[in-house]
Amino acid sequence: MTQTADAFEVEPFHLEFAEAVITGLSQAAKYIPTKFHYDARGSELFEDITRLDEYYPTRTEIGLLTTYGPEIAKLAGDGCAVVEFGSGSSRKTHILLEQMKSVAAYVPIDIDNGALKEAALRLKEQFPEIPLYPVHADFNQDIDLPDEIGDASRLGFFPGSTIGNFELDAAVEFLARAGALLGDGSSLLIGADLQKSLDILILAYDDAKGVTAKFTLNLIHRINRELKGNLVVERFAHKAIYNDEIGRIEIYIESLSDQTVEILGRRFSFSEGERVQVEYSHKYTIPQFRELAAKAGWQTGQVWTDENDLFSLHYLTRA
Ligand code: AVJ
Repeated sequence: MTQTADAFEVEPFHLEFAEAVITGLSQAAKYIPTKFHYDARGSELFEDITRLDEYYPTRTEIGLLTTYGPEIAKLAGDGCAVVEFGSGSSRKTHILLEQMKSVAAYVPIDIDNGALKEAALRLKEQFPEIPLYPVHADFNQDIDLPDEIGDASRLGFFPGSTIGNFELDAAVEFLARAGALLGDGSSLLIGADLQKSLDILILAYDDAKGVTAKFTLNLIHRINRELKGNLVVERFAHKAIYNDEIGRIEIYIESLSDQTVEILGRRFSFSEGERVQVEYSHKYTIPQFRELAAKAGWQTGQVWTDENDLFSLHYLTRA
């Protein structure tokens, strides 16, 4: 894409979003890439999701980190640099860092600078002795690690089953890129949500209080705010379905009527019931996830799961 900020008359900061929305809504099958959920409001709403009764992944993974933290710390060894992809509030990192005796550095990477700054403040307070090097970046793009971490061995941390947002090829690509970034001799502690019964899954992505719906529809507010959109949020709905064949939750914004909207002076039409794909959340069995990791050049080793087999935490290594 070679359009300039000028061509859209949009702030340079909003250009990437502008290009993505205009491209995505111009397709026969409309879509908006998931990462654009995470502006300040979206990051806040995602934090609210993690506290819902229906949303089991966060508390289950926190349980795993708490129970198996000492084992993880032993595997990682002393003196490693922890690099987290999509750190958000860094709530889980606190649990991990508490269990590790000496950490050379913590490098949180996040697309939302506000979340990054807030998390850094809390971390500094709780772990004043750990050097902190926040990186404000999109982990889908090429990143450089701060020079300051030197040659400390690296432990990547990618919790939350955020890997589930990627389609299979993109997940392998991400894991391979993370491997290249972290380097030989590194490890990766990564959360992967497990396949499970439909009712649990659907409720987790369509909660009674409608917080997940707000998270999805925040994209509409963001389009209106940043891209001079005139969408009426009440004319759209959050829709979560489970694709049994692929084993993933699919989230859409569904148009509730035939309608035409304007975004950056361009018109986009929706028919009643038409869907804009905004998120995938892939669910894996343990063997499926191991296969994926192996394809990306990681050796699979330890895996921890909870007693209800809701969530898995994998420890991968790279020779
Ligand atoms: C942050 C990608 C792990 O897929 O469960 C939660 C995002 N979206 N509810 C997930 C999400 C709607 C979440 N991840």
